[in-house]
Amino acid sequence: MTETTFTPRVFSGIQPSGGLTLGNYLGAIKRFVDMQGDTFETIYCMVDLHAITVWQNPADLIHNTRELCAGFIAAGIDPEKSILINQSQVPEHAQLGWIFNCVARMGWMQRMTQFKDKAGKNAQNASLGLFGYPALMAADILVYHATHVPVGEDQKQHLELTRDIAAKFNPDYGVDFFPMTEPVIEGAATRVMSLRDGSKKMSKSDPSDASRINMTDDADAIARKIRKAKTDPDALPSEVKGLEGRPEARNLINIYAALSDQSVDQVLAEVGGKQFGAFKPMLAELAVSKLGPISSEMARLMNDPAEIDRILSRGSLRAREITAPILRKTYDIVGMVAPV
Ligand code: AQP
Repeated sequence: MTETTFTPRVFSGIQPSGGLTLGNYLGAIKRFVDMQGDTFETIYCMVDLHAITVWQNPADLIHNTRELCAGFIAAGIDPEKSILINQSQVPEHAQLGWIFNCVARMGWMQRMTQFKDKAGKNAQNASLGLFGYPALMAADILVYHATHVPVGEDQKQHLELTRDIAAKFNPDYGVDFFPMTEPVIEGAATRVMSLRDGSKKMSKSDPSDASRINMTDDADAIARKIRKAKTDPDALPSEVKGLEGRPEARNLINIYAALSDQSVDQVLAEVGGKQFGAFKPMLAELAVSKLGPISSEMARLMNDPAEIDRILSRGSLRAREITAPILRKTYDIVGMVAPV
């Protein structure tokens, strides 16, 4: 069989399950912006169907979806250059998701660490959707034949599952239809950690607000959270090796490097030898200077929610030009009778 060539296409998404965090910004959105350009077609999604795998208050879900869209645009995603959508407006995601529920194996799903983390000790009471989430995520990606997916480190296992699903579907049906998607996990902040616990991921659903920097935090809140961030008593090292066994120090350095578009080596060459008392104000100033303009632009965009809704509707029409034929072709491959 000759190998199919796929259009270079980027897809990624974020759940509107709360406000955006610095982790979402550095691990995902900032890199979505970097990939927008001439090399790839870019599609970015507010994955509202994923969000309801855990309880969401309906009014909050609508607000968070619009705010997420505002965050994308404020950070530099241009709705003319990229396709911006909320997942539920493009029904082919869920339709292909069902096909993939029938391709993915129980054993594969049971290995997903994010389900174990999120369901915790109460797995029997978790929703079926939370368990099946990675198959829908595979459909989100493959319904565009996306070739590249920029994500944070925590999504690596789900991207591997996406490849496993394509690698089973194609030979099962004797086709070369779905691409082997490449995860793009790059940069200094692929896993931003909690400010209160360097062993835990910074997360929008962490009960402690002090654990994260929200994209909507004002300058005072950012400075206060960084000042109170957990650290150790030692000075900062001049070389990366000196960060070993110091997760909180590593986290703050990674954040500084990602925000200033430098490597960790470059940052340590600049700040090595400083105490945290001197470094934290530098980090706070940098964070405020980078995040402040984004959060004020988000607030401005949120004054006109109708325009955000129009952007999402236009995005979904453009998206469906790609997804509808791919879904139809999938149905044909699987053996579903088409309308005449
Ligand atoms: N701490 C992080 N560091 C780097 N990247 C991160 N991402 C999330 N947190 C970090 C990346 O952001 C994208 C969207 O993630 P998501 O919101 O869909 O789901 P999540 O990974 O479960 O994020 P949260 O904040 O932890 O959400 P909740 O609390 O609702 O579960 C992904 O690319 C992710 O890697």
